[in-house]
Amino acid sequence: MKLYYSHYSPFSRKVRIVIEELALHANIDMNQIHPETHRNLIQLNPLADVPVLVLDDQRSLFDSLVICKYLNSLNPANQLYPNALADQIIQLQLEALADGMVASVDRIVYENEKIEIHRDQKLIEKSWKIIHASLAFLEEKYHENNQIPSLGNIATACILDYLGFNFRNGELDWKAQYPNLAAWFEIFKIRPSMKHTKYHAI
Ligand SMILES: N[C@@H](CCC(=O)N[C@@H](CS)C(=O)NCC(=O)O)C(=O)O
Repeated sequence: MKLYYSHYSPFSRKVRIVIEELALHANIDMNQIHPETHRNLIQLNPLADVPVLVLDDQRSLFDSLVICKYLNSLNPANQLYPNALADQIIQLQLEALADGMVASVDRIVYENEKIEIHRDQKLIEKSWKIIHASLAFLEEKYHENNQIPSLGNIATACILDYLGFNFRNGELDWKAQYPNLAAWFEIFKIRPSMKHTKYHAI
């Protein structure tokens, strides 16, 4: 199998963490690419996004959730998504929330790159509200001993680190405002799979 990913993509990071947690490295050829400039990406994924997993029969799987579910299915003992539907829905909900937060972070970064008069301040404010409402939701759910590498936890860790990666200049002090979440993250982030997949710019 072949994975196309990028170092700054939280969706790619989820998949890379899953690959390490499931010890699947030997089966997957890892390809770091730049999605904006890669010539064939649109042939692999009509949405022209990473991550994409190309299977040995040349089928392409895209969308990180689909890829993670597929990888999890390679070994029935894997519990990244629990078998019981009620438990699985909790994980899928956390994953959907974390993935949804990426759009708000990206919107703020994109607007702030514009010169001030062209910035959409309403959109920036709305995006900050979404980020804080999401963090408050997670603050209720997280405590330090919830350290299983489930997909909900992996996705949450990816978005929390993405906040730190994008808001490095004091725009957001989420660790002070959401202490349960911060205490949980301090432990989760030392997993080797987190350390080996750190974000970096192109
Ligand atoms: N829902 C998709 C979202 C993937 C996505 O938005 N990927 C971004 C990178 S974070 C991308 O490749 N964007 C295209 C580009 O940068 O040109 C998933 O979960 O895989």
